[in-house]
This record gives sequence, structure tokens and C-alpha cells, in this order.
Amino acid sequence: MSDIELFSFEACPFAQRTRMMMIEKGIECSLTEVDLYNKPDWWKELSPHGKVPLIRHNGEIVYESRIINEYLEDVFPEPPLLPADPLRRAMARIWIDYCDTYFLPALHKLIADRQDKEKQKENRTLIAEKLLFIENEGLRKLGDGPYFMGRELTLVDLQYMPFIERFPCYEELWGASIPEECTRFRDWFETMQARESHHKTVNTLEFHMQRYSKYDKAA
Ligand SMILES: N[C@@H](CCC(=O)N[C@@H](CS)C(=O)NCC(=O)O)C(=O)O
Repeated sequence: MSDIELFSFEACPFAQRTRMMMIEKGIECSLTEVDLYNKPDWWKELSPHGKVPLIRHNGEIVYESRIINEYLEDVFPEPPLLPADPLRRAMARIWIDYCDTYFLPALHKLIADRQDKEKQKENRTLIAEKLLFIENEGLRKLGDGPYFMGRELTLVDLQYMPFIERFPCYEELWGASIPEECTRFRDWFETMQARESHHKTVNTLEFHMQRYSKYDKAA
């Protein structure tokens, strides 16, 4: 029995980041699925924000996917998922931050404004701009690939992958697209799809579509 407990929800892309991280590191954990639609009292007591993922390690809790992943990187340094060089580490953190601060808000706007045709046009353009920025300022400058930072897998890859796994739903339901010029990005996605951590955590597109379609039905 591991001394790490992971509290997760099957459909949650943030929790998937941490599940992928643990598989990549070979970290054993006991997994508890939380019913987020009907939060149990023990969960409300345990979790300050009520959000998954959350881990309990040696009786202490850590939450926020990005913070958990960096914590686990500190506790289990092998195999490394951040570059050793301080400047490259800083670069990795810049792109980890870019995902949550710039890229995800653009994706979320697409869902939030789904009823507004004019705003949707702007949102599709915004997403394309973000992807081109990732391609040109991130992937192409950081290295030849196949991973985000170059030859080695890092936490940056795990930060983006769960959301790109779901991108075909954004294409199908709300017309988002990955610009043609994003060739390094497409190759990156193909590389990531071959990882065991992806195979072990991926959900089918039908599963994702069903969940996203509910937004339209609820509107
Ligand atoms: N910034 C958080 C986001 C986590 C998050 O939004 N999780 C969702 C599920 S995908 C959640 O737990 N929602 C329940 C709630 O907000 O009450 C992270 O990176 O861990």
C-alpha cells in the first residue's frame, strides 16, 4: 500500500495531469474517485477548494495539479521531469504557466460563448493565435522535439496533453482548429499519444463528446 493517496475524477483533465505524472515516474498511489456532482462530506472536509486533483502524502495534503506535479518532482526526482539547467527549468515553468494563464482561458471562452456566433469567430481566432504562439515561441525555439522542451519528456508535456486529447471535441462542436503551420505541435501530439501514461489515462472521444454535448443541451 502506497503512502500517497490521489483524489481524482475520471473525466477531469487536471487530475489526468497528475495521473500521467505518477505513471511516468512509476509512483504507486491509492486512487479515490470523488463524485463531484454529489460531493461527500469527507471530501468537503478534506479539500479546501473542493477541486480534484488532491494528494495526501504522509498525512499532509497538496492540491492544484501543477503544484502537485512539482511537489512529486521534488520528492521523487527520478526520472527527472524538469530540466537540470536553471534557465531551462525557468523556460519549462513559463510554458507550464502559459497553459493555464493564456491557453486554457481561450478554450474556456469557446464553451462560455457557444451561443454567440460573433464571439465564437473571435474565440476561434484567439485559440489559433495561442496555438501559433506555442508553435513559434515555444516548441520551435525550445528544441527540435519530439517533446515540448526537446528530446526529453517534461512536466510541460503533461500540462497540455489532457486538453489536446479533448481538442477534437472543440473542433467538432465549436469549430476550433489547429492551424496548418503548427507542424511541430502536431508531431508533438502524435508523440504524446504513444506514451504509456496517455494509454493508461485516455478516455475515448465518444466519452468526451458526450460530456461536452451536455453543455449545449443545458444551454
Ligand atoms: N486549477 C485546478 C483546477 C482543478 C479543477 O477545476 N478541477 C475540477 C474538475 S475538472 C473540479 O474539481 N471541480 C469541482 C468544483 O469546482 O467544485 C488544478 O489545476 O488542479
